[in-house]
Amino acid sequence: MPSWWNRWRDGLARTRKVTFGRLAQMLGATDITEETWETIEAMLIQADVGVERTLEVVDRLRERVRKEGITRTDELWPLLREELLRLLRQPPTIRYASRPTVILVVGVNGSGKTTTIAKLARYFQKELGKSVLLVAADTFRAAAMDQLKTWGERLGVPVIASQPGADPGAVVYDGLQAAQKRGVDIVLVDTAGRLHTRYNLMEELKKVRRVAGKVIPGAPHHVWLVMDATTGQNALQQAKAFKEAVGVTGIVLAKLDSSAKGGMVFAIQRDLNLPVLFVGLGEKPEDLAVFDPQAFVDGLLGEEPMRESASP
Ligand SMILES: Nc1nc2c(ncn2[C@@H]2O[C@H](COP(=O)(O)OP(=O)(O)O)[C@@H](O)[C@H]2O)c(=O)[nH]1
Ligand SMILES: [Mg+2]
Repeated sequence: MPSWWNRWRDGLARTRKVTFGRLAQMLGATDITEETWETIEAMLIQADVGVERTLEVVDRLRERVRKEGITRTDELWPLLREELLRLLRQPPTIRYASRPTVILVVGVNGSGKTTTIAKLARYFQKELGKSVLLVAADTFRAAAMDQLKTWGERLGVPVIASQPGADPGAVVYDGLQAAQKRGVDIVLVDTAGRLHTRYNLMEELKKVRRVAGKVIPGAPHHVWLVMDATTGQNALQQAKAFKEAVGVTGIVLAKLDSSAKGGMVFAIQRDLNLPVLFVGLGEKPEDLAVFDPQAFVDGLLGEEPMRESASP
């Protein structure tokens, strides 16, 4: 079994147990009745797929069952898999063409930014063979900078930091200059997730953005929003604010392993119109996966993968 598949299967164990796995049990091999539809509906809503999307899926399933003359619940399984996949977009190919490619990582406090940066640094180094530099622009909290430095030491990645309370713009300026001088491939910029007000936070992030563009024209090349999969509707509202203020280009969904629902992935596609690029499936640097709709849906439904190879 390929290791990427184990990562998804283990990471989604909780979601499968609480919601989708129960659906699997229910869809044994019996006749399809009205109750079957009600159960599918209830399960999908409970998994946070969203009422509207759930009704769409169930309508389409009913239609297909009628047309194809299906009568048994076990025959519904592949159809459900297909319908869930239809709700997900294939993630775009991420370009790392410029050197350095500057990636601004934003998100509310505790969403998993710093841990995600450690995971991404490892991924870029190990899987893509790229050199990485980290910039500690979350100067609001001393602990945040120490946390990034510790990850840098563990992963053997340089970290550019300053004093607590320093101007994050200045740190970014220094960091990007250092990256240019050293010929680094990828710069990951850790940012604050909380200031005295949300207004201040967004203004600070905008400034960091501007400074990056001054040092390196075109930077930041990507702005990734880290979202916590265990939080619901509130996180989607916050995401919209980040999207408007700093031009988010993609989502990293952290803590998918701790989520009992998993439907956040569907909600993000529907409400934010942003691609999910990576997911966090644990607290260790290797607990990151390139988002793969097939692996995700198979992980939710608990099926064995049919394919031989997949990313990452
Ligand atoms: N289970 C799990 N925990 C995570 C994941 N990502 C981050 N965390 C934990 O979430 C907490 C906050 O993470 P941190 O990176 O400090 O968030 P930040 O404030 O946004 O920088 C830490 O305890 C992390 O270990 C994940 O994918 N899975
Ligand atoms: Mg942090």
